[in-house]
Amino acid sequence: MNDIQIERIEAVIVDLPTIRPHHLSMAVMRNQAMVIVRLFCSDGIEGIGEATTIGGLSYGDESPEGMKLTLETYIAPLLQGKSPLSINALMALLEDHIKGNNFIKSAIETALLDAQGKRLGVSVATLLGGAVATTLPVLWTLASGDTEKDIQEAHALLKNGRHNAFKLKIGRHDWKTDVAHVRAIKEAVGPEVKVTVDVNQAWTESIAKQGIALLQDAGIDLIEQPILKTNFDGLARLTHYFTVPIMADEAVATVSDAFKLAKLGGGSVFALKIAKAGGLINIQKQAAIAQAAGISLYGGTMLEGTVGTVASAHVFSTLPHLDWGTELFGPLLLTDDIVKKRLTYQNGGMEIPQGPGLGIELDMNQVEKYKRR
Ligand code: MUC
Ligand code: MG
Repeated sequence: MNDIQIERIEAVIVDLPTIRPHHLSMAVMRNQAMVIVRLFCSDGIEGIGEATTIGGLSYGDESPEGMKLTLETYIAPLLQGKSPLSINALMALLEDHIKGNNFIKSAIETALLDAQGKRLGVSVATLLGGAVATTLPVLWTLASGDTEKDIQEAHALLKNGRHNAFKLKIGRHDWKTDVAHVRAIKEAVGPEVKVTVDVNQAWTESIAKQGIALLQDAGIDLIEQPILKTNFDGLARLTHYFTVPIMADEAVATVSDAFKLAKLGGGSVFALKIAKAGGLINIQKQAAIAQAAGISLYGGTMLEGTVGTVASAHVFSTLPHLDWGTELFGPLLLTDDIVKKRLTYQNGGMEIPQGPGLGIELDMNQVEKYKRR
């Protein structure tokens, strides 16, 4: 085993349309661009990973085109010829030579874990210490851009049982209009249905104080990233001020962000995302910090397709205290898929594939069909 080498690494950009426009404070998504990474080893094993962001460069600081370029120009030459067996050694090597670029690093680590799992005949969750769950709760995000459409969507999903909790995206409009939108949806779904609100940094701290007070009165269960991601002190002030839990999302990107926020009390919940953290192993480090600080956890998404979603699910399944469940609905927002067997979502949750590695297989005809040329 010791003489196995990484032979080559490839990246393709796959563009898939969304089922409807998805309105966030910083962008409206009509399709999703996913960087799919394939890592080929000399023992014939291939690992896959995904690097995905939201709305080009409007959400994160890596673009799909930039990630492909970074992989081909800087990452692949560093890893070619190396043994794929010590993922920790390879990720440390990347850290030494390439600063930042966490989204594409996460895709590489995913591909290494997938290959290693296939090699050893165990799942990625097993490599990470073992799963404590085989299914994960998954909420749905209502973000059609229209209050009535959102209410219809919520009712249909509650009726067919696919989801029993919702997240609302606001921050595109005047804050009072946004609060009225949230109130209308909360009233329509009723007090028993969990509703969270993601402001995606759109409010100043003073508007946040007024807006969150009204959202708290309306019975909203959780407020996500109300203010600028760099305003850690402000997030701490809001967390102390309100009873409704405040969740850090964009603010808690890296392991050191988690440490700083935990120290300040910035957020009573952390939204974990493999892309922000630079991989699955860093998610477990962030979770350890949260556990020590008494901060709750939520399994976040960068609206990845099935590959990134399953990678996230494997690491989230190893966390015993995922108090706020997950939002791993990314594949459901897309009109089609690039894997041979699509994921099963039912009864408010998703089933985690159980085969070796990620437990999924790319459908190369589909990759070819949607690949950017
Ligand atoms: C975000 O900021 O949480 C997650 C779900 C969704 O609709 O958007 C993302 C991004
Ligand atoms: Mg968010």
